[in-house]
Amino acid sequence: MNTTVRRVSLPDQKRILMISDIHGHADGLRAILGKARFSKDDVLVIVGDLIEKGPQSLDTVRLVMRLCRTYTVYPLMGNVDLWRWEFFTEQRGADWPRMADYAFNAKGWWGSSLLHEMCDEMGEPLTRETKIDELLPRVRERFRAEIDFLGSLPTILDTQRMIFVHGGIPHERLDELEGTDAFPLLKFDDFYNAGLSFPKYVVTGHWPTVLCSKTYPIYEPIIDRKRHIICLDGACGVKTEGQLNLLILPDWRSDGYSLLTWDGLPLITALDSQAGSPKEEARYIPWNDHAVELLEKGEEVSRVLYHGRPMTVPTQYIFNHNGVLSCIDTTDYELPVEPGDSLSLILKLNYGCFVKKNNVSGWYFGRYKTNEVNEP
Ligand SMILES: [Mn+2]
Repeated sequence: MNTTVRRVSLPDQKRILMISDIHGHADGLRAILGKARFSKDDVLVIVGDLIEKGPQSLDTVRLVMRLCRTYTVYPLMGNVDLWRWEFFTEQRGADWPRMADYAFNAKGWWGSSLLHEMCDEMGEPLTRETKIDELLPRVRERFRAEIDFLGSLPTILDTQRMIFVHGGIPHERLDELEGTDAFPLLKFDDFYNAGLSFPKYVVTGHWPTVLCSKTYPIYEPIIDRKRHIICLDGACGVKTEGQLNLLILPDWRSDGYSLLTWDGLPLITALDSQAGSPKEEARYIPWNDHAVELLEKGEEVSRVLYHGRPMTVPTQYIFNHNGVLSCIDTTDYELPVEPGDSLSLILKLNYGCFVKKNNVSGWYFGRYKTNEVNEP
């Protein structure tokens, strides 16, 4: 698919809400828009990747389609949206076995896939025996509106002060990018660390901001006011502890902003205080640099060596990655906690609780009580 640019002039004195990488979390999108009191007076920009890696891909597509009919919404294409659209419309030679593998892996990891949801709705649940090439014409017929909607999503949204694109752009000359292959702009990995800077703000998703954490893991958006780059992806769906980030500007000219988040994790209330460890001395193991050496294996937690540093990690987070012992998405950071603090619970062990507070994950070793009613 070729790069398309949608050019719009954002209205004055309206809030600009931006979000990315919803990844099949329709309930999360509903919850966060509800928290924001999203209305017809606002503008919402959705910076790609509506589907997969979550339980409600079909519902998410339909929700966004409905929002577009009622509100001022600018949805953009993500690499996953494009990949799926290409599959359904048989672009570049659709690879059915690969698609089926993806769908079954997704079902295992995230409980669902877009294809599973479509097949369920058709009353023909997807199995390993399903002949996908025979099924596909019926899927295409039945879900024509949803598939066409995915295919209609533009690559880039250009506005007065901000350019929105799922992955990133190599430069700001959009008329040169228009008509070129969209895929490199949708799957521009680690755009933030590509060393680029821009006259307008470039607002992206795709690459979880937590992967840019140097010491302790932060899930909130990155806002770089020197290089004019904003990264929104809170790793919703990709990580258990991931979250949706909804960044809100009071007006498109505004430098100030507010942030709303949603992670769907259960909440606990801390009963003890914990000083916390120094942030700059903490270490985070991201998925893209995760080789460890095992020092001592325990039932619940193990000691590993990560880049020469001994760390205590949950044993269940250790796995074999193509023959390399690896550990993923953990940290030795200890959060500062006060009694009464509300914490998102990621993993509960006798050793301690791996939790998230204020968009940062880390350990809490104190006592807590489980909330009876979680935040919607
Ligand atoms: Mn993506």
